[in-house]
Amino acid sequence: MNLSPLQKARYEYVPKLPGMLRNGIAEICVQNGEATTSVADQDKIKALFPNTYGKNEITFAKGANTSAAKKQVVGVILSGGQAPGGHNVISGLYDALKATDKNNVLLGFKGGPSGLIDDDYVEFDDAFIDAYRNTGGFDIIGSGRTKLETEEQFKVVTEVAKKHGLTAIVIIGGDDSNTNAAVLAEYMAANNTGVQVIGCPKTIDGDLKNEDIEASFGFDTATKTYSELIGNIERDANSAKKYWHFIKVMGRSASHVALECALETQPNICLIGEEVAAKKMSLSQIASQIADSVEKRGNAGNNFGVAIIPEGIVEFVPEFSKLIAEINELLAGANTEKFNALPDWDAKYKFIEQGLTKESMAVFAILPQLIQQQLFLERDPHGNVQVSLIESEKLLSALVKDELEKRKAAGTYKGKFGTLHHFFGYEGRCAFPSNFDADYCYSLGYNAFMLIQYGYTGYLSKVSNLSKPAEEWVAGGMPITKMMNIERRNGEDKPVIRKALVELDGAPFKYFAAHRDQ
Ligand code: FBP
Repeated sequence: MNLSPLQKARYEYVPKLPGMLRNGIAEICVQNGEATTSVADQDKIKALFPNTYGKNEITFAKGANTSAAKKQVVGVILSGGQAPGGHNVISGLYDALKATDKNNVLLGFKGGPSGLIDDDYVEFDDAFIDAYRNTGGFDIIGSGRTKLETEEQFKVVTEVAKKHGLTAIVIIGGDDSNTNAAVLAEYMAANNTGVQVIGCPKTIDGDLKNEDIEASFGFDTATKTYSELIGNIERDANSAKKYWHFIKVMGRSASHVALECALETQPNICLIGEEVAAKKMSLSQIASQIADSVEKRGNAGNNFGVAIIPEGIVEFVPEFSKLIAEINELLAGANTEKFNALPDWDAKYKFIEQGLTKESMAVFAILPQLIQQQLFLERDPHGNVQVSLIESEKLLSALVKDELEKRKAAGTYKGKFGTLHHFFGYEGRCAFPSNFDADYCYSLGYNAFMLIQYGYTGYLSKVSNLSKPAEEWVAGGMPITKMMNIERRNGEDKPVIRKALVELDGAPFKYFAAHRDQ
């Protein structure tokens, strides 16, 4: 293979570990921290996770390794949306496993959680791993979103684990995937299978974050990639001076990506979903706010600009989230099939009219038909609306256009409003990881193996103190149940990891809010 100098440099990059993991496997000991409780619904979560709830947080330190020597056969899966650095989690895990004992084995199950059920796997060796070090993407074994939740699925996974003599499974994923990890860990413990389960915090969305998990991997690289593209568009807008660019950026349930990109690129407008929800803004209020900026710039002769729209914006608009919740209930259980079997959109529209409340139907009725139909696209296996498929950037620019036409008729607005639409999502998820993500991911994988070696299960690999140089990073583990609460999904109450939304009293948003007018 002919490598460009940049590719060669990335392959040769040696990721940095936290100082406490640098002295070799024999010099890593455990320090016990506090016992934990879940963030909410403690009694319910404790009852659902009797074997894995309430365990202690732990930190690794330099000191004699006291873990029991045992041959380890570890299975790993990549789960959910791609995020730069996943390959380094696997290479860190592989290096720690082989450094502990050359006879240890790492199996990669293909295509996400379904690989564990279908027993579709590869055994990693040095040459295999070396070809993927420091590269973006999840193509090393692929990814998927299958939800592990039925007794039948767990039995199959247990059989597959028994067949290979698996001692542990590592699930590299976001909030839903690590919910899978917690449920699987509990099942494995309750059934005395001897299989440990460890999670690693991944998602470009940045919403798998809490007082312990400072960042999910991939966010750093993805936001840098989108910001470079947004910066290019800003230059283009300022050169051509004829378009308003509506740019939707990924981030299904939280606006961290939009906020970070706004801080990096200073666009004319950036919506933050959490602010929209806090101010209980309606779609027409949002459109009117954007129209104010367009009008102000247009009347000064600047008929161009850039607006960043977070992918999940529609779910933050109270009237819209109520509508989506009602649609979710309407499609729960066998109703999805019934709905899909209806012959045409007219029949479907009647079904919707009968199922929605009057208020939600009023919101639904004003949407362009394209958006109405997008709201009924298939939910993902975790019951989430696939917001990446809803063209909210087009919805908002259409509403702004209507508003500007009214203002034009009233004589207050004299500008032109030409629009272009972009969606920056998939192009950021498989970029070469930044040095930060390369180091962080390698450390998460290496650390995951230390948790396995010390016998932990139902833990998330935790590397913190991330704003400091890697030497000062702190490695350890946190019980996944600590992050869980009960939420309504697919018309049922489920234990899930609580998503971290943008905090309106946090420093990033406060800085943005203080400077956005400029
Ligand atoms: P994860 O939560 O699994 O990390 O995925 C996040 C994400 O990239 C979202 O930003 C986006 O809405 C979604 O994946 C798209 O999913 P898909 O890859 O299934 O189209």
